[in-house]
Amino acid sequence: MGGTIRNLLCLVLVMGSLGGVAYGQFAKPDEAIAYRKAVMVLNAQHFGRMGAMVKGEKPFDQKAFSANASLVSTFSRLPWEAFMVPGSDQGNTAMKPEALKEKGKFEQTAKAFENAAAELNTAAAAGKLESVKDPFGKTAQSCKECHSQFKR
Ligand code: ASC
Repeated sequence: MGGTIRNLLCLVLVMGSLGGVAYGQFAKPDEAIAYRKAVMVLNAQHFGRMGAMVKGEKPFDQKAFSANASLVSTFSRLPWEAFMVPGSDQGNTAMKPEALKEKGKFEQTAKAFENAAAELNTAAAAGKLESVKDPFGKTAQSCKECHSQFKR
């Protein structure tokens, strides 16, 4: 009996700590802001490298393009909870309060980015410049969609 209670307590503790990881809890709004800014810096950098190839400013290099597409797809799937932390719409951030108020809408635009980035990654792994143009455009559109609604 004592063992059962100990096991239950143990389970509760383990679930609790996993929850902390799974839900990406941030101790302070500033930490969430710093985290999502870091992700956006990386996104802009690696998305921009693909953009230069799509626009013809740089020669198309399938391997490099694919590496960038893979990174952006990974970044798109990092926990979005950093955008949902109460109070993180204030201070040194470009995020509009609407992101917190319209959670469903925010999640919808975030998901559209995830899906587009995954599609771009698939196309890039096998593709030529022509085959990445459409999914690249779709991903860029998903960036814009979210920024126009939720970025100051
Ligand atoms: C970028 C970047 C964005 C998006 C957006 C795409 O490289 O910094 O915010 O692409 O311009 O439409």
